[in-house]
Amino acid sequence: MKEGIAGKTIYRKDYLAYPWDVNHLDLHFDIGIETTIVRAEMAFELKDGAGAPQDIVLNGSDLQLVSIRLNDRILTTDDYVLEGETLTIPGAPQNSILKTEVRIHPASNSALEGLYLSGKFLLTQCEAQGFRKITWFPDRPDVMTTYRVTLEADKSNFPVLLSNGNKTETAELPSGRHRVCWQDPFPKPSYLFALVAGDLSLVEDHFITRSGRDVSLRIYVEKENLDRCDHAMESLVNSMRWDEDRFDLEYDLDIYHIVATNDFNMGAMENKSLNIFNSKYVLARPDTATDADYQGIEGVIGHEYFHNWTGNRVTCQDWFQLTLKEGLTVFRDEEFSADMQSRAVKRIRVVRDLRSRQFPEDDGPMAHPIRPDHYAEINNFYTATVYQKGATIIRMYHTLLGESGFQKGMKLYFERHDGQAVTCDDFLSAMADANDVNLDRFGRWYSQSGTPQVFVSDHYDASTKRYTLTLKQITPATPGQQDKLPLVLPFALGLLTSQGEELALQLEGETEAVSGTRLLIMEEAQQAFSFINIPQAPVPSLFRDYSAPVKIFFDYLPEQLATLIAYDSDAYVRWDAAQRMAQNAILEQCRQRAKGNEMVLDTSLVRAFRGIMSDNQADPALLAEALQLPDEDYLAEQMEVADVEGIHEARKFIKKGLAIELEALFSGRYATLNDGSPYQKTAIAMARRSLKNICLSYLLETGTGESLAGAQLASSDNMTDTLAAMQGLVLMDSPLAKTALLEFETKWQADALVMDKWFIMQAIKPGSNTVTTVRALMDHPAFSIQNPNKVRALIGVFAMLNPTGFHAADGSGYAFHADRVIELDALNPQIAARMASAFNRWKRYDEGRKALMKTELERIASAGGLSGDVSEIVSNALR
Ligand code: 7MF
Ligand code: ZN
Repeated sequence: MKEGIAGKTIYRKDYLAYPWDVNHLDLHFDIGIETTIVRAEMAFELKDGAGAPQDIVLNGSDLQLVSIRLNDRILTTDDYVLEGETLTIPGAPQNSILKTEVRIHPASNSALEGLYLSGKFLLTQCEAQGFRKITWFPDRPDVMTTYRVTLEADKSNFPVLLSNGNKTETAELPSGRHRVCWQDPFPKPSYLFALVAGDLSLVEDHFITRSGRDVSLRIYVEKENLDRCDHAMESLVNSMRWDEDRFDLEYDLDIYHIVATNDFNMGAMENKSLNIFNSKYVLARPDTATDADYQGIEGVIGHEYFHNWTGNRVTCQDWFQLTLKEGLTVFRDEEFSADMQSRAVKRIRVVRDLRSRQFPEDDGPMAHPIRPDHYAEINNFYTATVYQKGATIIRMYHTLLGESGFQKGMKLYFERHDGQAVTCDDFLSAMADANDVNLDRFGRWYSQSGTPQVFVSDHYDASTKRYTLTLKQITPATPGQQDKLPLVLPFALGLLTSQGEELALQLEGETEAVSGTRLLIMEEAQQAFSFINIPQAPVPSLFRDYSAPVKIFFDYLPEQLATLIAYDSDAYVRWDAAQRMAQNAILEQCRQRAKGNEMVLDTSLVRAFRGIMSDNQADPALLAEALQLPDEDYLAEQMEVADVEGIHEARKFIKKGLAIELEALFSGRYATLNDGSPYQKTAIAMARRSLKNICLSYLLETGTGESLAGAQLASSDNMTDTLAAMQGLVLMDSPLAKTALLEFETKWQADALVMDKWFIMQAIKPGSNTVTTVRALMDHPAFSIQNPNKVRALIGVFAMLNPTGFHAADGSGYAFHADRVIELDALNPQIAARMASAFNRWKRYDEGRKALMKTELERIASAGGLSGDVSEIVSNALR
C-alpha cells in the first residue's frame, strides 16, 4: 500500500487536539538490514479523565504487526480495529500502557522515509510522517513525549549506534552483539526522532556555550570522507556562537551529532541532537566542492542548528503550521549567512531565488498560502512558498518592528511557548504583544496566496515642488481563492536626483526633511505619498532591500535605471535596476525576432554594463551578481506566452553583444583576477572567483574565451574554477570539452558528489539533442534512479534548468520526463512528485507544447497504482 491514499484531502479547519497525553515512549530496536524488530512501550493518559474510557488511535504504514498488549493483556484481532493506516484500540482506560511489536524491512525501503539503508548503514527520516513507518504511534507533531531508545545490533557491522539525547548505557551482548541506550530529556514530536546504525567514522570538536556547557560536536561520515568535514564543523561552531550573539539562544544538551548520507530525499533534517544531512551539505574540500557548495553547507548547517529553538523547543501544532518553523528558520539562516558573508550579496541571491522559484509556484496550479488550508500529501507542501515566501513574511515583521522589537517578540514567543506545539497565530500574537502593536491585518499574509503586484506611478509638480507617488496593489486570483484583500507592505523608499544624489524626504504635513531611506507602510488597495520641497523630478528607488515580496511595476526610463545602477545606496536596487534593463533588452529582441526582424544591441544597456565593469571599488561579488543576466525561465515568466527558442536566442544575442562591446574590460578584469594565487576559502577570495568566472563566461561568447578556459582548467587548484571553465567549454561545444569531461570522469568516477556535477554539466546543455545524452547517461555506472541526488542532477536539472532541452518542440523532452516520473513513483513517491512539478507551468506555452505536455500529464495520471504524492501534483496541474 502506497502512502497518501489518493483523493483524500485534509483541512486545517478540521484540527482536533489529540485526546491523550503520551507520558513516555520506550523504544527497543533489534537492528537488521533485512528485518528490524521494533518494540514500543507507550504510557497513555487521557487528558480529560472524566470521559474515560476512550479509543486510542494510532498511525502506522508498511508495518508487520507481531503483537499488541494493553495494560499487559495480549490483544487479539477482536480487540482492535486495523484499517488501512490506522489502528484503533477501543475503550482504553484513563491510564493505559500500550506495548507493541512490529517488523520492518529497511533494505527494501526505496522511499527513503522511515528506517532505510544507505550504503552499509541504516538511518531514519521521519519528517513529516515517517515515524509511522517505524512503529504504531500518534504520528502528529502536537503529541510530544520523552523517548528512551535501546539499540541492539551486531557489533562488527554496526559499531556505531546513535539516537537522540544522551547515551545512558552500553553493553556487550552474546554472539558479537552490543547494546546502546539513549535518552532524550526534552519531550519531542515523533518527526524529530532519529536513529543511525553502522560503521561510521567521526570528526570531533567541542563548543563551550556562554553559560559554560561543554558540548561535544561530532560529525559522522563514511571513512573515506573524513578529510572533508572541516568546513561543516567550522560552520557548526559559527552557528552556535551566532545564535548566542544575535538571538540570545544557547544549545541545551551536551551532545550535537551530524550524520552525512548520500541517500536523502532533502537537504537535511533537524532531529534533536542527531541531525541527518545530505552529504552534499556536509562534505567539502577545495578540489571537490565549489564556493557555492561551501556557502550552501554554511547555510544548511546553520538552518538545522537554528531549528533547535525554532522548531524543536517550540514546534508546530499541525503540519498546516509548517511555515511557523520553516519560514522563521530560513529567515534565521539568511541572517546568519548575511552576518558571516556579505549582507548585500546574500540579499540579492535570496531575492533571485524567490523570484525564479516561488513566484512561478504562486502563479501556478499549486499556489497556496504560506499556511495552507488543505493538502492531500503533506510532503508536497515543503515548498518555496512555505520556506522562502514564509521567510520574507518573517523579514517583514523584522522590518516593521526593527531588530530590537523583533527580538522582544522572539523572547516573548519562547517565554510563552517553550516546550509547546503552537500555531502561526501564536507567533503573530507574541510579536504584537511584545511590541504593543496590532498586527491583525498583517496576518493576512498567512492566509492569502499569490504574489501581490504593486503598480507605482509618480507625478512631479515643478511649480509646487511636490512629488507624489501612487501605489496600487493587486493580488491576482489563485486556484480556490478568487477574491484578494489588500496586504500590509513595508515600503522602503529613497529619491535620487538625476545626478544620483540622495534627496532628504519630507512628507506633506511633516515639519522637517530627513535624509536616507524612508520606511512607509502601505496597507490599502491604493495609497498616495506626497513629498514636498523636492527640487527636481526625482528618480524613485523603490522597495529598498526588497522590503516586501511583491512584483514591482514602474515604467522606468532607461536613464533612470542608469542612475540607479550607478548611484543608488541600496545594493538590491542597483542590482534590480541592472536586471530590469537587461530584461527589457532581451524581451524586446525576443519580440523583434518573433516578428522576423534583425536583433540589435541596446546602447543604454552597453553603457550601463560598461559602468558596472569599470567600477573598481565595489565588492566583486556584487558586480558578478549585476553581470549575471536574468535566466531563461525567469524571462519566460515575464511573457504572455513563453517563447522558448526566442528567449534563448535573444539572451544569447545580448550576452554575446555585451561580450564583444566590452571585451577589453572583461579580459582586463579577468587577467587581474586570475593572478595565479593559491586557493583560499575567504569571502574576498570567493568574491574574486565569482567575478573572474562571470568575466570568463562572457569571454566564452567571443573568440578569446576558449583558450583562457583551457588554461584555467589546466592550472586550477579548486572546483569552482575547474567547473566554471569546464561548463563554459561544454556549453560552447568546444573540442576541448570532450577530453575535459572524460578526464573528469576518470578522476572522479568513484566520488558520488563530484559525479553529480559531471551529470549536471551535461544535462544543462541547451538544445533538443540533450535528451539523448541524458537518456544515455542513465546507463552510466555512477547513475542510479534510486538515488535522489543523482535523479536531481540528471533528470531534475534537465527538466527544470534546461528550457530548450525539456521544451524541445517535438515533445521528446516531455515524453522522456513523464517516463521518469512514472518509473520513480514506484520507488520514491516524494522525489517523483518533485519531478512531476516540472509540468506545472504547461499552460504558459504555445498551443503545440501545451498539447504535448497535457498528453504527458494525462499519461502519468492514468498510470496504474500512482502514489498520492504524484497524483496530487498532476491532478492539480490538469485542473
Ligand atoms: C535550508 O527544513 C533551507 C531549507 C525538512 C526538509 C530541511 O530542516 C528542513 C527539514 C526540505 C526542503 C528544504 C529544507 C529542508 C527540507 C531546507 C534545508 C536547508 N525540516 Br523538504
Ligand atoms: Zn527547516
